[in-house]
Amino acid sequence: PIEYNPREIETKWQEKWEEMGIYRTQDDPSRQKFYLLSMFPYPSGNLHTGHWYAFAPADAYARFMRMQGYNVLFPIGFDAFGLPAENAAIKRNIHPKEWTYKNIEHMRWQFKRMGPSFDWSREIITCEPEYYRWNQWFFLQFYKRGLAYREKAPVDWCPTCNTTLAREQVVGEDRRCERCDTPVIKRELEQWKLRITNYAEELLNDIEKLEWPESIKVMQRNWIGKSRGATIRFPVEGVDDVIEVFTTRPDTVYGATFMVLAPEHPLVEKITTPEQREAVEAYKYQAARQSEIERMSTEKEKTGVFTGGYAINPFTKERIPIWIADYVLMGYGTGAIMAVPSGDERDWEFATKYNLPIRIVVVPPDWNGEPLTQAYTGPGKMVYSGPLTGRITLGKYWRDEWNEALAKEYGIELPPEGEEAKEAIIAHMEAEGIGHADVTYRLRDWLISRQRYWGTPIPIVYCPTCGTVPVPEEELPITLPDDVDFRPTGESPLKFHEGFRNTTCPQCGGPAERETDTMDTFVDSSWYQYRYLSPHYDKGPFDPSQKHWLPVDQYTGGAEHAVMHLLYARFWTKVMRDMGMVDFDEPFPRLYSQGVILGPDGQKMSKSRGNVVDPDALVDQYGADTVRGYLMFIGPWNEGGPFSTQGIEGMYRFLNRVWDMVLTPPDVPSDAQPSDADVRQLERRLHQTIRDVTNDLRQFAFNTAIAALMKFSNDLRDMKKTAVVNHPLWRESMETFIKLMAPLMPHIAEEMWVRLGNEPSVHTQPWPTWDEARAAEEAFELVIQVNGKTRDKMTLPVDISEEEAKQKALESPNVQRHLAGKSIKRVIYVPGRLLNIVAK
Ligand code: ANZ
Ligand code: ZN
Repeated sequence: PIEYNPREIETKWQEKWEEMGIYRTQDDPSRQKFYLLSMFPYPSGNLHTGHWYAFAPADAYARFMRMQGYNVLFPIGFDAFGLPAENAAIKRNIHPKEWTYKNIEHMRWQFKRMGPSFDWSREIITCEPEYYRWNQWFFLQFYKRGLAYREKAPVDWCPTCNTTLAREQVVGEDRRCERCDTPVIKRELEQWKLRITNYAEELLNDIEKLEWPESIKVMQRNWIGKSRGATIRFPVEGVDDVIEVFTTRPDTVYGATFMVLAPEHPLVEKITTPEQREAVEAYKYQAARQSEIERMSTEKEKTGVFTGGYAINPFTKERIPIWIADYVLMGYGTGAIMAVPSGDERDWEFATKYNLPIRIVVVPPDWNGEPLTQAYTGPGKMVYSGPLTGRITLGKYWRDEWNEALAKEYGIELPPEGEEAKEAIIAHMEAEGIGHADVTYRLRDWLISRQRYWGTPIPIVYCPTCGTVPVPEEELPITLPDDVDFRPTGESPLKFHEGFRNTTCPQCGGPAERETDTMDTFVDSSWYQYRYLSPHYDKGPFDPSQKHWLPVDQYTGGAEHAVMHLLYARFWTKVMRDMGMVDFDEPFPRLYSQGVILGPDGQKMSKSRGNVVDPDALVDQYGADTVRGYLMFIGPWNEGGPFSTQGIEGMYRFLNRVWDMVLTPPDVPSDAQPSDADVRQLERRLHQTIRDVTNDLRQFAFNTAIAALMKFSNDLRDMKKTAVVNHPLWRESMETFIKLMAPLMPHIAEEMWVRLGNEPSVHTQPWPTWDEARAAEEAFELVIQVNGKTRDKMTLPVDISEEEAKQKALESPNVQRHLAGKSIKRVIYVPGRLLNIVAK
């Protein structure tokens, strides 16, 4: 027998497919387009098992869609800017560009060994000037539209090295500089931001339209973090300023017994009394060292310092002390709060610790008059609240969140419109000019400045006369100079490159300086899907004549990009829509998120654990088809799972068995007559398998598709011992089996296809279709008559109902022809045999 030799056939077919150009996507208006996109990789230097797990099933899907007649666009590229390249430059003295391109070359080779059907002619590499030129162009459009602006923002700063630090350079729980171990502080630097918050509401509302995993939608919603409430103004004693607070609970304002400002709040300076200054300064310094995450942690003991200043509660007219505390963040709401210990746990903890007054304003419906022992956040009745006293508050809920279950749980009726305590107090505040209804978002504007070299230069020039001047579009791209010094300064090496930094002002021609920060690499991936339409187009980010490919029909990728990448890309598309470049709202209406492949020990693969599985070695040993098949067989694609050595052996044996089944001649006399029952059984299994594999692949259920093929191959191997091999259906079954496995294991399928005497390629064959009746467990032949004359015969499942049988009969063209111009009077149905249509 001929041996299955994956190494030989895989390289052979990879080369032939490339020669034949069968995966090159061309415009073809006769076929429906399908844009399938998998998140492009970072050129780290090595395609690991996780990459295979992302791309092999996606490739199978691309092949499946192609065979179903779609014109598929399935491109690939590299997300090539980023910090690792710069670290390699510093550590190993290799230029980031060289490092990146070497890695790309190696990964391209690794990719090709996997046999994917990418259209390589559309490859994009984001560190190419022809690509990042359009990052710069977009930046200028954003700037023109007021969506890019420069503002002071905190960065991590090492006071010893005197530089900014990237997030990765801050190490340890106590946040020290990676190089000199000095505690890191926050420092304010001028940085560029993109106004994503302008789109917060739309980004939130449009989540509903997305066919995405529910968990990712939830993460996006939480990241945007919309809160409803009110902004209230508190006058400050002794100065003209007022403190604005954002609160989700305006109904509790009578319980506001003190105020808390973020330590960075601009009014702290002004309010602090001389006696408190030293304590306030010391507190501010330590607060500046912490990350937002630490500051928000509910575990952490609350700390704070009294400023010495007082505000006036505009409702109770009481003097209330103003404190600073790090649990209030400058970047959220207004950076100041009215503290209501009885309604908020953090305020409760703070008040108890510092002996500040606690006033109960909302009591639970079943309150027995006892003092509270903790903050109460639920619905209830207002007490000690002036005109609000006696009213019902829904607590943290709003009218439209209220439902029967909640009403029952709390025993509270929804008050008439406008009379609920939050509604009533907001109306009152608005009338008095004390405050107004407001919403706030957790989402911040997108800080894109990076003090790094290996990224897109920001196309801005600073002129002593003209100020901030955008580089004219005709001068793009501003290219990265190669000859930079990679001293580990934490600043962008561009800052020390005189030739780059010094330039002339585009407006007045005088000497000026370029911006030396580069863009966050998330900019590159925010619009790359458009570039694949026309990767070398030089009149815009993409050729408008290629718009018919948009939007992406199916996006696939890892859940690690659930928030930032996807949110930024959604934002970018909305801006492009407002610029008139595209006419849809969402770049990726459908997203599938694959799971994670773990080591054989069930743990995350990592070098330090020593449980990394190297796909290259597996390909050497078993071939790419086995590795692809195995990864898809592990379990549902969105679940991932542990790698198993036994499993891969099993897949290899399966492919060998299939090879043998298809290519070794049967050992049955060629004149033996197959029985009707055997032929029917083969037909049934064939149609069942086509149906099952098709339905599975439609839903990315690669594992069950492979299971169906395994089951069918077992049946076929049994049937191969019978005379059914002499029936034409046998060959049809072999060829269909090959077609069904072609998307999953493309090389072996092609080789068997050709060895059966067919022309390459199996990958351009139409996808097999099935007939439900033939797939049915038992079928019968229905004779269809019109006015007593037989007009058609059909194979139908035995359990078909009269109504369904009639339906089927009426679908027959010949029956239709004989019914033309007549109207049906009666239908006589003999189950399992005959359907006679009487018509006049
Ligand atoms: C008074 C109050 C009374 C509050 C009460 C809550 C309960 P979310 O849902 O997260 O939006 N807050 C406002 N700005 C803040 C900041 N910069 N840092 C820390 N906390 C801040 O929560 C909004 C609530 O968090 C606001 O409502 C405010 O406390 C606090 F019974 O105001 B509340
Ligand atoms: Zn100028």
